[in-house]
Amino acid sequence: MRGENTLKRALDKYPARVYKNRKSHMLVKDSSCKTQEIAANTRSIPGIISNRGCCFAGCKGVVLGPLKDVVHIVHGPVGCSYYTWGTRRNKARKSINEKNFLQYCFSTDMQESDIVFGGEKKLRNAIKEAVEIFSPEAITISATCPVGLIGDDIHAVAAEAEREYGIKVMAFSCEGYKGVSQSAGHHIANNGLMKNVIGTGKGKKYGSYPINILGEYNIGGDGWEISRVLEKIGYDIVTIMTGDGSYAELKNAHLAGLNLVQCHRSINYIAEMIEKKYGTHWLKVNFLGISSTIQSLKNIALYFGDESLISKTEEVIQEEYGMVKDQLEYYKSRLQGRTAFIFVGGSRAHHYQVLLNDLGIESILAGYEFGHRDDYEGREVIPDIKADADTKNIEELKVEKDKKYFRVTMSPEKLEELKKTIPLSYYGGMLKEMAQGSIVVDDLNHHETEEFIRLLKPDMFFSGIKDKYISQKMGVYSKQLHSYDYSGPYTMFKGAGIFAKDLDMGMYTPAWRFVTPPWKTGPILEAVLFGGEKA
Ligand code: CFM
Ligand code: HCA
Repeated sequence: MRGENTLKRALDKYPARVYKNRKSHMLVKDSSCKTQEIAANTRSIPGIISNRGCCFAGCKGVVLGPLKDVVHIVHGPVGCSYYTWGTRRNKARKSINEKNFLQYCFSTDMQESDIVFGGEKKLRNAIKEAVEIFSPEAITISATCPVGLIGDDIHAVAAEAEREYGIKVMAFSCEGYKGVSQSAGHHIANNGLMKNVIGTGKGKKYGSYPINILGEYNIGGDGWEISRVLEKIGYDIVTIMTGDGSYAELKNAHLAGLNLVQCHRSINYIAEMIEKKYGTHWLKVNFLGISSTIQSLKNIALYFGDESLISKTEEVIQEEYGMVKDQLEYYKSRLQGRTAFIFVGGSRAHHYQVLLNDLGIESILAGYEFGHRDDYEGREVIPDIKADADTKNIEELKVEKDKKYFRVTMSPEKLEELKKTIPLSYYGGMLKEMAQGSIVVDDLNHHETEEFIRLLKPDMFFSGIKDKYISQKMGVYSKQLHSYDYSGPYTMFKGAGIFAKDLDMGMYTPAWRFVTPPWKTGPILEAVLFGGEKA
């Protein structure tokens, strides 16, 4: 059933032009996947119900939001502020002397009169109020759509406030219309942090193996579990960018000996810039899934190359895996042979396939909301990516070697040698690891979700809040991989056990006996659910 024919059937209700466009965003994995090209990182077709978030959501909600000791002011209507506040379940806890403002939602609450007469005054007052009540060391200002439309100069207000209060005040022109969450929003946020925060700290005393974890957002406590295991091995975590992260720690990111990159989609360009500016190499890791976790831990130890670190790593792997091995085998015996659709923002649609595979579940359809071609096909295609990619609103930062902090940590020969064994400065993309015949869909939309579910009838669907209930109402178990439906952590060994238990509960819940999928019913229910179209 899977193959080109499935794609055609899923798309056959589209007008010709839409068909052509959407078809270019899909492919069926075949044996020559190296030559398969997928259209990605382009704007969605207006009118199609896409699952993507906006630039503001990516900047404020995803990247800046988790920085706990920063007051994040949203300059805009209260709705934008509310919907980027805590919805991703990025958790944070403060240690002694640290501040944590994540439980607050700061908004200028723009009204019609501000749109007519300008909102800068309101923004100035909001900053003043925040400084007086909370005395933060840093403030971010994120622009929502009306700010750009009416031309409020948030950068001038930020500069003025910085002088007046003697703290860091950073403005981000991340108006929602500037693009999608990832490609525009993350990039604007990350560029701002690169320009204003990273490298400004004086550091503290770190142990022998100081590392940063880049592209980890502590959803459901994922970052905490990663940190626990890495610290047990002996690593010192300088900063996590940005889950449970802080302004205070991020300032010192330039002092780490290695950057681990978990979500490469959101951060690969920052890892590259840090390498260029400070000489810190970056290593692709994946702490989702047992096999990938073990490989990642071994690779980090190999990078530092210290025998005692390598043997300690083996010891911790045995210990941590030992704690969940039986549990995982039990759940695998109950989940084995099932099929899944997995459609999430960026790297997760790839990373979670490893974990599903560990449990005997095959991902028969996968895709990204905001992935770029390299996330599908590997970093080797970056030079071939056409200029039509959606990058026009993003500042291209140029960095140079930092005179004070640039360090050479190994010879170029040794680095090249290491690159042959561990993924330094490299990720291979999702496609290579998928089974023959799997379907890959970029920017999957609501219509296609329904059609593919009807055609392929997966046992489970992994996605987000906007599409979760399409699948559930069709009688297919769904799980949010953005917020984890209030569960987690899912990283490392312990997290894999929690994920397996959650899937087992989801699959075996008696509720499914009360739902009849539309393909098992007659035309009446079809008509109610799908406006008369028969599958
Ligand atoms: Fe990276 Fe993310 Fe993701 Fe992402 Fe996201 Fe997210 Fe995601 Mo939602 S940074 S690409 S833009 S792992 S917010 S923490 S869950 S879509 S797959
Ligand atoms: C975003 C944020 C989001 C949305 C989640 C969802 C997140 O895309 O801007 O659709 O369920 O993880 O919060 O990806």
